[in-house]
Amino acid sequence: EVHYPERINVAEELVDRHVREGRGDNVAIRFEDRTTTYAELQESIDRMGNALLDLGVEPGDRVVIRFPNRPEAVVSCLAAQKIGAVALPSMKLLRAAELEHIVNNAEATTVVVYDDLLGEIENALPSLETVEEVVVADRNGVDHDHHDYDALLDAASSDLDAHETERDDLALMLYTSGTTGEPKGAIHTHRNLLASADSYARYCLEPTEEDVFGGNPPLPFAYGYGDLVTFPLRFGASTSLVEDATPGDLLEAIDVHGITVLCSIPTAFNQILSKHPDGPKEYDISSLRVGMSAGEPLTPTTYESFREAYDIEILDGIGTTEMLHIFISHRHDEEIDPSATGFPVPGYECKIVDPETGEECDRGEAGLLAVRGPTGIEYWNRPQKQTSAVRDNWSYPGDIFVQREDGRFEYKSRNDDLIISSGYNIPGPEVEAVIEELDAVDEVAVVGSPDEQRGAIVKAFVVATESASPGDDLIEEIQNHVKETLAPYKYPREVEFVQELPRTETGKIRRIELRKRERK
Ligand code: 3SK
Repeated sequence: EVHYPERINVAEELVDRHVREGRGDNVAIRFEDRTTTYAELQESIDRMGNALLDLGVEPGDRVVIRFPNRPEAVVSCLAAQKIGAVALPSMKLLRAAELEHIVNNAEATTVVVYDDLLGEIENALPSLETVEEVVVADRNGVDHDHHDYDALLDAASSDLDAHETERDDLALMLYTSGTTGEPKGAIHTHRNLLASADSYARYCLEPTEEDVFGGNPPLPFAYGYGDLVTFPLRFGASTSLVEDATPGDLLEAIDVHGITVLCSIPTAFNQILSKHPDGPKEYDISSLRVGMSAGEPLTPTTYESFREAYDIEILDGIGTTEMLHIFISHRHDEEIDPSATGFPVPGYECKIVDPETGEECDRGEAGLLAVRGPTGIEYWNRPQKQTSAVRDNWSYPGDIFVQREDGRFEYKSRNDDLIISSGYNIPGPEVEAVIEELDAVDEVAVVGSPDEQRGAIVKAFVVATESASPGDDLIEEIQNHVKETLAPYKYPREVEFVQELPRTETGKIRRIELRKRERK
């Protein structure tokens, strides 16, 4: 376990320390055809920090930051943290009503926004009870009468000492509704941010200054914030930012920015594979050394196909916004068993608990996952949710896992995704992974559909590939394949073909929406 001094400031650690120790000329950010060194990043952060102070932002204040993956997002978050305020990055697609809930719940005082994303803030503004200042980065010539980001930076001093924050002061707040429910604020301290890099990134990826982290998770997603801000900057490496990256953009960025650690989610890895099944011909991707995946379980099929076509291992891992980053994962230096999620990340302990009795389960038995380590679940102003999510210092992210005899942890489902049919516990994602093995299947989601006799039956929503013929023959093929691969009671009694699956902004399948459809 790493011990951090009482007084520590994450922005100072991620940027100023490198400048002080002679790494000021290292490239910190690669964006389009521009590079920003650590020394330049420090100057922008200091100007932005002073600008926020001039606007009246005080230590502890929440600052909403609303950008696609662009350098200004990194500058704004670190500037807020450097002056002791709390960065609250907000997902791009949020509408006025959602922003109203988040901003009012967090009692944020300031909003920093990309001009293209100003519209929903303007719509919400009359109902934002605590917001005093709005700063707009003019990049697309959108008309507004708020503060101008560039003018504020130009006018501000480039000399700023970090606020003397304590390690347990808040630094980052991220709202999550997961795949269900109303958004809750997950809060993280200066220490949490550093610990996520010093546990997962340090041990599972072993980064060096030469690394370039890149990918498409949005920065307001805890996974993206770690991958593209905290991890590269912790190790004096660089981050490759691409605004709204398509899979094609990602391949281009690997070539142009020399990405070595590719961070993404299974859907995007699958999209890359379906566009370029034998590897890209037009891009040089030889810089890549490792991939990482989270958000949804990575199926063995995707893992194997990517390894074959792209010659890299993708390390699957599971994390949550509440835990800040990944706590169970494969490591780049171990033999990967793609049918499991891996081992607890160094610094974390995991156990499996019977949901009814609270007793620890034996190896091989499925139960609720409990996690303990340098980060943990903490909600902003949600005492009830807090009590159910953390018990005896163990955090319960809400997933069903099995710990195998070999010590590896194997994901079964979200607690909500467990289908109970005729008394059998059937993890939906396990059935999905098997259906996805079929060539005719592009994507699949499995949920329980209410059934009078069985309580629920397994139902599969299937997106067929373009060349497949969705119909009775394919249904039979799917059902037989599941019966032959898994315990036969897990086969989908119903299969429905759909054009696409409902997803959250971070790419997770919204099974709740499919379950609701079935209840009607
Ligand atoms: O969804 C995940 O697996 C995840 C991983 C890292 C950080 C945050 C999240 C939600």
